[in-house]
Amino acid sequence: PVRRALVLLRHGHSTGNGADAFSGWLDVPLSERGRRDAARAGELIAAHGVVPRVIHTSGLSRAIATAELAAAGSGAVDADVRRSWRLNERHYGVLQGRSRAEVRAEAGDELFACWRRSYEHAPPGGESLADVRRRLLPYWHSAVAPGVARGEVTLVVAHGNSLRALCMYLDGLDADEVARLNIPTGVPFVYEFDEGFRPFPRGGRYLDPEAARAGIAEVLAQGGAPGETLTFG
Ligand code: DG2
Repeated sequence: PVRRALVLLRHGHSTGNGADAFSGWLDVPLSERGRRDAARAGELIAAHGVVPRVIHTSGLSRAIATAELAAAGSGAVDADVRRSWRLNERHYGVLQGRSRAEVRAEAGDELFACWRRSYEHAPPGGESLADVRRRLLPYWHSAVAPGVARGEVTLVVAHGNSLRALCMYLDGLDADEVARLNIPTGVPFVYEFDEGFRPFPRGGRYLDPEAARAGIAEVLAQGGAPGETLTFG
């Protein structure tokens, strides 16, 4: 039978992540740590036998650089690489470039959480997660899914929120569930697809579960806010 494997990877730690500031469409580079994360992601991908034939990235440098480093680290030297703005991070509107802690202090915990994690609401001038899902899914259906269905091992390198929108679709999450979904930087996770093109396991399988847990805790702590995360049983 054809093995249909999809590897998802949030870019490595960026300078925006390091500053605990909202990045969105700002083209922030990887930090040194992020470059190391990306190379290690490639090694994990090779060790788990999911070296990609096709790689999709967003149009932002942090994802493009992560894809290059991960491809080199995995030995995927002749993979086809495609870029699309449809995989970009959520546009964070007026919050872009601003410190999460400052925004949280000004706006209060509830609005801060709503701007970051609600499905329907967008920060002024920005996109909601629903908007991201609407502009991402056409790319999934036309450019990514057909290759996965043919058995081309595929790597998608994207962002915290664009991957949340994709996982919401793959895992059939509702708005409350996706509000609690957090994706760590730089740790690959893998979905496989059965004969009916149904993805499994729910939530994907992190290739380094310990690093994923630490990375999720880091995302939750951003802005100094308390938070909870979705776990897949
Ligand atoms: C983060 C997500 O996305 O921020 O835009 O700052 O680093 O994956 O491009 P990245 C950003 P949160 O939604 O977690 O606050």
